[in-house]
Amino acid sequence: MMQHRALLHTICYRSGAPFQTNAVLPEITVDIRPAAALPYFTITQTDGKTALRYELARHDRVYGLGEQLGGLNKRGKMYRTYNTDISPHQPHIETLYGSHPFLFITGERGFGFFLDYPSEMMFDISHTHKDILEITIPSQDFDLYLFDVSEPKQIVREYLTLTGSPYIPPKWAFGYQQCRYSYPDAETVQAIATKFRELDIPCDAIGMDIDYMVNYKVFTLDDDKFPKFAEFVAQMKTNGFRLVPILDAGVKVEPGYAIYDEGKANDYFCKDEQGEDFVAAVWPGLCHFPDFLREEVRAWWGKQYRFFTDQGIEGFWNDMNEPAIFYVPEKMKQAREKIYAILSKDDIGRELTEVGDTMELFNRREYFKAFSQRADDGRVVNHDAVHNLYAFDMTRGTAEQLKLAMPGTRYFLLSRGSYAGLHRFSGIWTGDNSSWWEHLEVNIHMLISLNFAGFFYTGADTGGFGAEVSPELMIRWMQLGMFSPLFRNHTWYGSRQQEPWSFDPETTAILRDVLRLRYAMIPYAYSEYMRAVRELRPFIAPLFFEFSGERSQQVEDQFLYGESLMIAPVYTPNARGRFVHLPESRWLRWNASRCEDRAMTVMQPDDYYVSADIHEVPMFLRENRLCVLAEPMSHVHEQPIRKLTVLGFVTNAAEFVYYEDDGASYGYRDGQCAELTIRARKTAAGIEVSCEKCEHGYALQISELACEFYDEHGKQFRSSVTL
Ligand code: MIG
Repeated sequence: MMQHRALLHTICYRSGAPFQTNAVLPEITVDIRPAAALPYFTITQTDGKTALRYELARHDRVYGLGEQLGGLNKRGKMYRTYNTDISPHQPHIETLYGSHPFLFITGERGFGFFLDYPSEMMFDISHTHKDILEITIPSQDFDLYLFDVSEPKQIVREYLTLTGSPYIPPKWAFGYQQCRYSYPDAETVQAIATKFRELDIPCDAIGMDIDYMVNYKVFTLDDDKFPKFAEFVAQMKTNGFRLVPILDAGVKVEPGYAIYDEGKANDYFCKDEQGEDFVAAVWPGLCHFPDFLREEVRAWWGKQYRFFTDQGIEGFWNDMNEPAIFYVPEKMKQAREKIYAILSKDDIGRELTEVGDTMELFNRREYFKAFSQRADDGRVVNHDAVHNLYAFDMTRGTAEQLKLAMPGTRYFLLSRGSYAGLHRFSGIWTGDNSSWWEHLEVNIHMLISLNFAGFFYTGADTGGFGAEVSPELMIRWMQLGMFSPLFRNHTWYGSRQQEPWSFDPETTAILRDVLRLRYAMIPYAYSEYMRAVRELRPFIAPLFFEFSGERSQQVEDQFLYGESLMIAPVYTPNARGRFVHLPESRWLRWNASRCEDRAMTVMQPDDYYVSADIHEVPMFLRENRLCVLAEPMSHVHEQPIRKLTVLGFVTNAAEFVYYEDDGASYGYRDGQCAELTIRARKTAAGIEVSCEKCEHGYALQISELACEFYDEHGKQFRSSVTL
C-alpha cells in the first residue's frame, strides 16, 4: 500500500516567518525560495499585508478551496478562509467550517498552489474584476507551495504527496448512517435500529447527538437515558449497528466536573487578555476552550475518548470546533442593557431594527481576537492568527489517541471544522445545510472540490439539516448520497422526521431500493476508494480529469465515481429527466432503481436529455470498463462476500481490480489484502473472461463471478466463473 512518492514540481515560496501549521507532512522536504521569486503572481507587500494578483485568461478555470459554496469553477465569487459556524448556507456566504486554501488553474496556463496560512485570507476570483484573481493575506508570514505543472491530476497528486494520504475509515463506514438531532435515549435509538431491520433497510450506524450528555458536558453520558451503556453498545453491534456520539469543543465551567478540573489544574485552556481562562458560552453555558495548539493538551483531550472506546464505541464526530461561540459574557451584558433600554420605551420605531443587530451575538470576530493560545515552543499567539487550526488540532489529537486506544482497529472520525491536511486523520461532514434543492446541487460541487483537497471521506447531511424536506427532495438527495463515501441522513431539532420510512409507503420502497443499490455497490466503491488513495487521485472526479473535450471542461453536475462509472444526479424539483453530456467514448446507460434492474442502452458520445423517473438514478458505465456488485446486505459485515456480479461494457478489452481486506484493521498497510483481477475480452465467439487471484495474508471467500457483459450493440453475454 505504501509507496515512495517524490515531489517533482513543488517549490515552497516563503515570506517572513510563517507559523508552522502541520498541514504539510513533517517528513517531507521541499525546496524553499523567497516569496519575491514567485512566478505567475504579482506580489505586493505593504503595511504587514500581502496581495497576490494573477491575470486570468478569458477561458481559464479556477478550482479548489474545498468546502465552499458556489460553482465548481470558482470564478465569479468572493471567498474567505475563516472557519465559521454559519447557517443557513446562503449563496453569498464566503466561508464555512473548513479552510482548504489549495487551488489550481487550468486553461491557457495551468498550475496549482497551496497557501499555508492558518487565518483569514480573501480570494477574489473574478468577482471584482472579471479576469483577475486577487488574494489578500493580512500578514507577510506565509508559505506558498507552487505546483508548477499543468495537468490537474498531477497537481492534485503533488498536493497529496505534500499533505498526506487520505483517511481510510473502517469498511462499515461505507454503509449508511442514520442520524438526527437528537435520538435522545437508548429506547429511541433501539427503536430506530429495530425499524431498519424490520423493514429490511440496510444501515450500519446511528448518530448520537448532544442530548446523550449530562447538561451538554463533553465526555459525560446521561445514565438515565443510556443505562448500562457498554451492554447497549455491544448489543447494537451484534445487530450490525455502530453508535457514533458527537463531541463538542467547549468545556463547561463547573468545579467538580472532572474535565474542567483537570484542564484547570494543568493550565490547558485558552487565555483571555487578562491571562485568565477565556470564557464564552456554547451549549453547556459558560465554557473554557482547550488550547489544542499544544501537544500536551491534544494528548490529554484525545485520551478522554477512552471513556467511550472502553465501552465499545468505535466512531465519533467532533462538532463546534471552529470554534463556535454563542456569546461572551461582556457582549451579552452590553446587549442586554441596550435592548432593555430600547424596549422600556413606549414609543419604539426605527430603534426596533437595532434589536436585531444587537442580538447578533454568535461567532463575532472580536471574540476570536480576545483570547490567545500557546504554541509548543512556548510562543503566545493570538487565537485569531491561527484560528483555522483549532479544529485541525482538536481532531488530530483525537485521531492520534484513538489509534492508541483502539490498537489494530481503524477508528471512525468526522470533524466539522477543518484545515488543509486534516484529510489524513479524519473525514468531514459539510455542516448545517438546509433541505433546499440548491443545496443538493451544491453538494455535488463540494464532493468534487473536497476530493481535490484529499477529503475523499466526506458527505453532506443527506436530506438537509435545516428547513423541512419534501419526499421528492429526500429521494433525490438519497440518490446522490448513495455515491458519497460518507452517506449520512441527518436533520435538526424539531424538524420533520427524515428516516427512510417517515414519508409514505412508495417513498419508503424507493429509499429501500436506493440503499440496497448503495450496498450492492460497496465492493466496487471500496475497491476504487482504496485505489484512489493509493494513486492519490480523487475518488470522485469531474469529467475534465479524464476527458479533454470542450464540453467536459464545462460540466459541473456530473462526476466520475471511481474509474468505471459516471453519475448524473437529478437535483431539480419535479424533473423526470435531465441533460447529460457523454464524453468521448461510448457509454452503457444504466437507469437503475433496483440493483437487480438491467435496462441497459448503448449510447454514443454526445449531449442528451435522458429520462430519470423519480425512482431512477442515471448511471453510465464507461466503454471497456467493468464494475462489480454484490448481494445487498443489511449491514456491511453481515456476511462475507461469496458472489460477485460483474457488469461490463466490453467492445474490446476491459479489466477491473477488485480489492478486499478485513475492512477493520491496518493490515492493508503491510499489504494484507486480496486482489482479484478480472479481465474481459471480446472475441469472435463472444466475450471471454479470465481472472487472477492474489492473496496476501487475507483470503477471499468469493467462489463465483456472475458476468453480465454488453457489447457495442447492447447484446448481452452471460457467463459464470467458479473460483
Ligand atoms: O449548534 O449538536 O453541525 O450536525 O446536530 C448546533 C447539534 C450544534 C451542529 C452540527 C449538527 C448537530 C448540532 N450542532
